[in-house]
Amino acid sequence: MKVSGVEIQVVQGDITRQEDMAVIVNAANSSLRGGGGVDGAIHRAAGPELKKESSALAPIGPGQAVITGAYRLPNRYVIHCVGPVYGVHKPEDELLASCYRNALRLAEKQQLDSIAFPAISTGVYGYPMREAAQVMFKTIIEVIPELKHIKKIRIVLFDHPAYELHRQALEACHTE
Ligand code: AR6
Repeated sequence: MKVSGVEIQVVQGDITRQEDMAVIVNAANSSLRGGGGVDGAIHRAAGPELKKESSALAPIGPGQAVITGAYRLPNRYVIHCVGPVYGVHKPEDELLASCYRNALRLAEKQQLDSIAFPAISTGVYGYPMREAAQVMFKTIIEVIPELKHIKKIRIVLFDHPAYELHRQALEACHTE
């Protein structure tokens, strides 16, 4: 789907294998020292240098984002976002929206042309995926008019049900 010249893609895959994206986004925790899920996969693929750089920028709170190098990953940068823990950090929809908004603005500031996101907060942090997808697409579509450099935004879902849910959520935004 294209919004004001920016392509939004929904794909099934692994966030660490997005070779054609300038930056990938990590669903981190406030310590920025790695963890499970997306965070574990990104740190394993990037190598130990990533933790050195990211942990020096910690702590960051829910909704915030920082940028580091990508080391052994095939991308130029990693943006680390901390999503809200569902039911704990409130208002969770605003905090989740801040993750997407802050990540897009950081990438734009670096003049990057492409960014790949996982579904932040929808794993260990327990955010219901359908609600999270609505917040994600609404925020992305709101921020797009600010963007001059970013031309491609890719959402990478790990499994088929998550992919289908996001594909439908994006279509619903389009027809609204
Ligand atoms: N590529 C794309 N998506 C993935 C991948 C992958 N390689 N691996 C998992 N997912 P989570 P959170 C999906 O738990 O909820 C960590 O321990 C997964 O199916 O990674 O923001 C951190 O250190 C889910 O839909 O992130 C934090 O402590 C989504 O990515 C905490 O978990 C996000 O799941 C952050 O929790």
